[in-house]
Amino acid sequence: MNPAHDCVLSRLEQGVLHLTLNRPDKLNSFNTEMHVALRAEFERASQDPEVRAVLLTGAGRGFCAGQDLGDRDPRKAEAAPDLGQTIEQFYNPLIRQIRALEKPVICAVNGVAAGAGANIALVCDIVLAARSAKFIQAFSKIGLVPDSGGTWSLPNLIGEARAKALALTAAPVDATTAAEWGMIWQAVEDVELQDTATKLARQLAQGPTFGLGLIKQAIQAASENSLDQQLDLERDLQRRAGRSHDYAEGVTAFLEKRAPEFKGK
Ligand code: T3D
Repeated sequence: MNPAHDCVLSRLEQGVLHLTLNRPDKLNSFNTEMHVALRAEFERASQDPEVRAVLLTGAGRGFCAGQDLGDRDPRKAEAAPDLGQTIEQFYNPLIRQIRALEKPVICAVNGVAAGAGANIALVCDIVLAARSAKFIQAFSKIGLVPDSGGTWSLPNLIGEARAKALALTAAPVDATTAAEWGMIWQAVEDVELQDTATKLARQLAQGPTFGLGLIKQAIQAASENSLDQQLDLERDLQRRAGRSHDYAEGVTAFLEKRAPEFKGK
């Protein structure tokens, strides 16, 4: 645990940086302090070679209810806020950090994920959700537009028809449906969520994480690339993968009929 940032609990265990959003009485909604703390943790994840995967979850009964609306009380403000500024300062950099991190980010959605909370989850690399969790594009209920990449992630993941309906109506999607639609990887029983997610994160953290980072990069590029561009990218990334310690170790271990010892290099 990092005592400097109680609103984001952090611990590094077996190569996995466990990050827990920790404002449970507000369903882990974002205030400035939590933004700053989470950004610092993702920065650490990118710099620290000991961190080989990240596991993001929430404390208490919710995952994250998006922006803390208590900080946006119009009755206490003299003028309308510039929400574009907070998006630019906080939400957009976080989404870019998660996507750019050359290590897998697993999200364990332990309860309701609403507004930016839903879209932060959806931008992670592998999303598991507790059977009781719900995803809500809550923005339209308060006159806002989905942010944190939601208008990009949703149509990419589930198609325009479902994306539009969810964004326009703010209808909740339960974890089982989210998995059936391909919005997330897996719905698991509530009591099994943290163990399942930790096991997966450890498995990835012990894997050839240099190569896993390249896989992430390739898949993310696909939605904007033509097949020709993607073939060229695969060639370039494979060249880099082929020069890695982990590739040599993987092939040697196969030939020697033993388990590989990957180092993430
Ligand atoms: O502003 C900017 O910078 C722009 C960026 C915006 C990004 C966004 O995320 S905008 C969307 C903001 N989020 C929402 O609109 C969601 C608001 N919350 C809800 O709709 C509901 O709380 C949920 C559907 C998420 C859960 O409902 P339920 O019935 O399970 O719980 P609840 O009773 O509503 O909430 C429990 C407590 O958490 C409650 O506090 P209390 O009454 O026990 O003291 C509630 O006020 C608090 N809470 C929940 N969400 C937020 C929140 N407090 C502050 N901000 C929240 N977003």
